[in-house]
Amino acid sequence: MTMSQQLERRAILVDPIARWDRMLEIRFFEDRIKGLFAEGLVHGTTHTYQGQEAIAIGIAVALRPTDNVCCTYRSHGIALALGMTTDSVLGEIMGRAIGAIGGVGGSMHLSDSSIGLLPTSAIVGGSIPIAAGAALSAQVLGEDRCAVAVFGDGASNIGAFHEGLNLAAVWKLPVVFICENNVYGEYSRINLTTAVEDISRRADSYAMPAEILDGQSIDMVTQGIARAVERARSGGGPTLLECKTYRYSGHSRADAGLYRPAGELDEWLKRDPIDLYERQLIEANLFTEDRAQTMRNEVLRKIDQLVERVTASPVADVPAMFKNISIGGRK
Ligand SMILES: Cc1ncc(C[n+]2csc(CCOP(=O)(O)OP(=O)(O)O)c2C)c(N)n1
Ligand SMILES: [Mg+2]
Repeated sequence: MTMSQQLERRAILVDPIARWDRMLEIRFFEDRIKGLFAEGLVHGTTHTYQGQEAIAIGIAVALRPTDNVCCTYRSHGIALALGMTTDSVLGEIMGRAIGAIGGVGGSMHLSDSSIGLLPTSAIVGGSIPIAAGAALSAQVLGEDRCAVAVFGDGASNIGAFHEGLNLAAVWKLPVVFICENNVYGEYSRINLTTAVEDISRRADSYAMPAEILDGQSIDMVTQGIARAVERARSGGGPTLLECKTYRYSGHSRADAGLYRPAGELDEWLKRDPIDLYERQLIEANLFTEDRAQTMRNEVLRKIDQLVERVTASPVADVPAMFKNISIGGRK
């Protein structure tokens, strides 16, 4: 895939049907990861994104490809929304040479500068100072670009969150802090680890505007991010956005999430972002149930072909690990 094809994948998200289709792609892609992990085809660990898809689409729609996004180890969905191809993302997750960074990073280190995705990492809260730094570079260089940090509710208890928000507020950096409050940090429910129910309240400490967004609604998320991006671009400084959402999967790999109260997942499934958007589009006469079913089959077929293709492709070799690494000043 060339850079222009990735940008095209991003650009088509102006169409509401394409937004729905991309959410479905993310959902079915993530559903397959669990099985691939069980088959030993995914090395290290992996964290899936089912339930949070609307946030990824909102970020992709509200930002330009020249803006910077820095996210977490739970970022397959955001990478796909931003325009990375399924081959590039699955290739990376499965350690193949066709992966986004040649298969040496894996699930937690997706990155692609052509669509603005800065290197992701497993350091909880790490996206926050990195995005603030990207915003600082835009400010210093006078470039019309903003940065977004994506992180979880648990990350808001980390020092980097407080340091990053404080400095971004003092320096009025063009950055948007997007907290995906999915109710859990690893195996702990938020009420057991976090003193406030609404993470957005923490913005008060840094005299920063904040909003709570319905993370299950593409429109609410997109509009909220667009408002914050507009503020960032016009010199108004940073915003903290809290997207209320829920992760359907456990924390990682084979975690079945058995620590969750009975019925909690079912309640959230009633407001599934893909179902909600489908109903909204049907009510607006933009979509039909028949077309939705045809598209579901088509996405499943494409994911099957993708898995076959990537499984048959060459694995990253040992020299690839040393590419782009400078040792003692020598490449
Ligand atoms: C600095 C740091 N501390 C602890 C961990 C271990 N850890 C990995 S994920 C996680 C929970 C993070 O939860 P949250 O920020 O809500 O993100 P989510 O996984 O829900 O998307 C923790 C504590 C880590 N990776 N990095
Ligand atoms: Mg969380």
